Amino acid sequence: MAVHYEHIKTCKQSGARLGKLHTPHGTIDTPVFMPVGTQATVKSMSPEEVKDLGAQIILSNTYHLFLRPGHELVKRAGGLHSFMNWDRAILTDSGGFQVFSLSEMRKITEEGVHFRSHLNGDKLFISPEIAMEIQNALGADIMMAFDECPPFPAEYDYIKASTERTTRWAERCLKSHARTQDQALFGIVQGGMHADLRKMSAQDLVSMDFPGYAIGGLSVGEPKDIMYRVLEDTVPFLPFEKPRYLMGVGSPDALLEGAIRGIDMFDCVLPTRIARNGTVMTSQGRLVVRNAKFTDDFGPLDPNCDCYTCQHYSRAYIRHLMKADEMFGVRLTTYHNLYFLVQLMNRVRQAISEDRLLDFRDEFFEQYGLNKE
Ligand code: PRF
Ligand code: ZN
Repeated sequence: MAVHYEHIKTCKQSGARLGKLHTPHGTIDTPVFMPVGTQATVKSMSPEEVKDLGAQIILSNTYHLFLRPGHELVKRAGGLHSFMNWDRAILTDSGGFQVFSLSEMRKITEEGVHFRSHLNGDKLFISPEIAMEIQNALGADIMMAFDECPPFPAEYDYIKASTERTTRWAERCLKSHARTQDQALFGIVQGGMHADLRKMSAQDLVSMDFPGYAIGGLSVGEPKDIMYRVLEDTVPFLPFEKPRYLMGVGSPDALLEGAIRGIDMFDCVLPTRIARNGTVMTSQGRLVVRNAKFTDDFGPLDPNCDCYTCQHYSRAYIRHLMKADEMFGVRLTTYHNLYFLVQLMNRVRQAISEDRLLDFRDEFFEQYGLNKE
């Protein structure tokens, strides 16, 4: 078994899960937040820095690496771990989401998706089989089935047909996955915001016996309370003994609410993306460090943070770097934001072990501010 989940305990107060995910590149404590390294790099960070801030697993993207530099090249480099010099675990997304959000002129057929590259307009095609071939060449510890993430809102009938096709594609993915000894393939539950379609999707995928399950199709513009309801409609149909991954979700409130609803893994570009325009997450909520009010603020980004950035640099200095478009500013805010979420998950795991995750959530939001991301 390439990857397996070891359940440690369930939080008596919230039902959240504490576990370990064993992979060929190390063991991951769950619930976990996975930083995103779309192009085989966590933007502006060296792998040493990503390790140093405590990340145990990162996510990379099939779609981007297929377009550039090409999976054959990554394979010749010895696989993604060796190509990018990251020796901890990696998960690759299948392209099923990026092809819909980034490419132009896409056409979905039963066979797969025809699209034009967002880089140079080349006509390209990804099918479930091709998504497996690419991900087998990349060699991540966890790979994802090729799915369609339907838009929100969409017609019920469209979502139903799309979800059924995603299930047929998942079957084709399982059949063509060639490295089952060292790569685990996770299925992706779809079904839009509909409880009956979520149940159908989960049950169909569970009968195929994937080593882990993701919940896709969320964080597509729906209100947060709907996302939480869909989690409650989906998680009960997933097997207890396998890992559960909520795709593309990483705001502090969603990490907490997701963990409370039984999610083990999360990823999101949020911390790295907002860092690049000078927004940081702090124990007091989000802060835009470019703001004029920080001109003479010689304190750290977050007085309660002990990351490298907060130990050595002031808001005033980082504001100056961001205003001057100096790359080091982005590196400092990125490091801090990733550390903040990794640290948050450390505290979530601690709270689960003490059966007090609901109390922790309330304490956290007392400080962070409700409805703030
Ligand atoms: N499918 C895949 N990747 C994803 C998603 C999905 O539904 C989401 C949901 N927003 C993020 N990333 N394959
Ligand atoms: Zn910090």
